[in-house]
Amino acid sequence: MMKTTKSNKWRKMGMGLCLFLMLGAVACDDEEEDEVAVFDNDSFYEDFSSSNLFSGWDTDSDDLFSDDEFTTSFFETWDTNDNDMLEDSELSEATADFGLTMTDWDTWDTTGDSMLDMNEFMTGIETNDYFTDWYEGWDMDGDNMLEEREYTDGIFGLWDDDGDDKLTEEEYDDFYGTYYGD
Ligand SMILES: [Ca+2]
Ligand SMILES: [Ca+2]
Ligand SMILES: [Ca+2]
Ligand SMILES: [Ca+2]
Repeated sequence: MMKTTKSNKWRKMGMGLCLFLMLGAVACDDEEEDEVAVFDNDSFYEDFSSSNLFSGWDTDSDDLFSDDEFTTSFFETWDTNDNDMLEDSELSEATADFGLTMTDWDTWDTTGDSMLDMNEFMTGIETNDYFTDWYEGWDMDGDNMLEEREYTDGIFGLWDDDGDDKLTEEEYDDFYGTYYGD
C-alpha cells in the first residue's frame, strides 16, 4: 500500500516534469514514467529482515544492537570480499555509498599493511563521532539500543542522497546486492 502511494506520487512528479519539458518542445513518454520502480525503507526492512544478517551480528541474541554489535555490522558489511580485512577499495566504496566525508582511514592502520583489521577498525571508530552520531540519531525510541527497524531505516537514510525517501530499482539493487547479497 505504501509503495503504491509513493509510486503515484512519483508518477505525478514525472508528469509535472513532462509538462515542464513540453514547454521546451520535448516529447514526453508517460508510459515509461509509469514503470519507474521505487524502493523505500519498507522494502529494505522486508528484504533485510528476511535474511539472517541481524541475528548473526546480534551476538548476545537480545534482538537489539549494542554499539559494539553495531560497529561490527559495518566492518562485516563493508568487507565485501569476506577476507576479514578492509582494503582501500572497500573503504573508498563504503565512504561513497554510506555518505561518509572521512577519508583519513590510513591513520587507523597501525600495522602499516594498508588494510584495517577488526581491532584497528574498532579502535579507529573511537577517535571520531560518525558511528556515535548514527547510533544515537537512529535510536528513535531513545532506549540507547537499536532494534532491527531502527537500523534499516538509518541505513536507508544514508543511501538516500537526495532525501526523497526513495531509491530507484537500479540504485537499490546495487546497494543491496553489494552489501547484503550472498
Ligand atoms: Ca544484541
Ligand atoms: Ca576485505
Ligand atoms: Ca592494518
Ligand atoms: Ca532503540
